[in-house]
Amino acid sequence: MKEKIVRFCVSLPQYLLEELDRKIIKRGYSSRSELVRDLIRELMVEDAWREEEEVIGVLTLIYDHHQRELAQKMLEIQHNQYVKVLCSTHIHLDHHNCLENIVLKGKPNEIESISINIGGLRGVKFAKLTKASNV
Ligand code: NI
Repeated sequence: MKEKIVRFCVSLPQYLLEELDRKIIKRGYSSRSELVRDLIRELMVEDAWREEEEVIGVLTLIYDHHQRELAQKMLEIQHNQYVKVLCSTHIHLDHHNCLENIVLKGKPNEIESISINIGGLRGVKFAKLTKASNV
């Protein structure tokens, strides 16, 4: 189904328009419309996360797999919350480091708390939760 596209006029100070055009180039957008669409979608995701709806999050981790008991602790947290863990991908980055993406589904506060629990474990060097929503 093709969505109906509408046009609208926007008034803004000159400097903001110049900033908008710089962002378009910097981020590789093909048009102002494309950037504005993305900004609106971002706001929708933020609202979904604030309004306690069911949301999707992707927790990206880099950790040292030589850290004692880390992998075990990470798995325990995930198994305790298994309903909310949809899948995970593990990549061996190098001799020491692993990268893992864990896709989580649930209430925003549940996903945030799982992410904080795993991300806060000793040996985790990088943890970032990407908030998503099918809005
Ligand atoms: Ni690994």
